[in-house]
Amino acid sequence: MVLAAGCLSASSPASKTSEPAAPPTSAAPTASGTASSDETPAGASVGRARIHVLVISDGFYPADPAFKANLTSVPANASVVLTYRDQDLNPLGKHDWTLEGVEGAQTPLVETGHEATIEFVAPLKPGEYVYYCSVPQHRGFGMEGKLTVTSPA
Ligand SMILES: [Cu+2]
Repeated sequence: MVLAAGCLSASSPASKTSEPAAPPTSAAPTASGTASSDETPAGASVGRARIHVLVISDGFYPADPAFKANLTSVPANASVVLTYRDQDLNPLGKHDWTLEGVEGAQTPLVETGHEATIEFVAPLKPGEYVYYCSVPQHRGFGMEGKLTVTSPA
């Protein structure tokens, strides 16, 4: 598991919009022996796609809370920069965004009218993952959704 811990501090997303977006040219599964996998922490992140996701919750908690996302799927192992924006019409609405079972994929609590940005590495295993608000009872009121992790292209 190459899950990148850290990056949990909601550091403001540096406005670096100059991504080379180089396609992963060396994606071939080279089974060339047992090269020491210890010395490629940098190389591992070079070819990694970087995906920006915006999730908002609006409506009025608890009557009608709902997550809405501009993206519903991300590639496996992508670096996901996720912004969660709390637009709850209930001024007391405090929520977070938590991706079940994925290390580091949880925002801090966000008050109405605010947002938080986190970065995490998408799971290696494609499939459907569930996200939700981890505040007690909120998930039961409908604050959950699905994020699909797709096979790397
Ligand atoms: Cu909530």
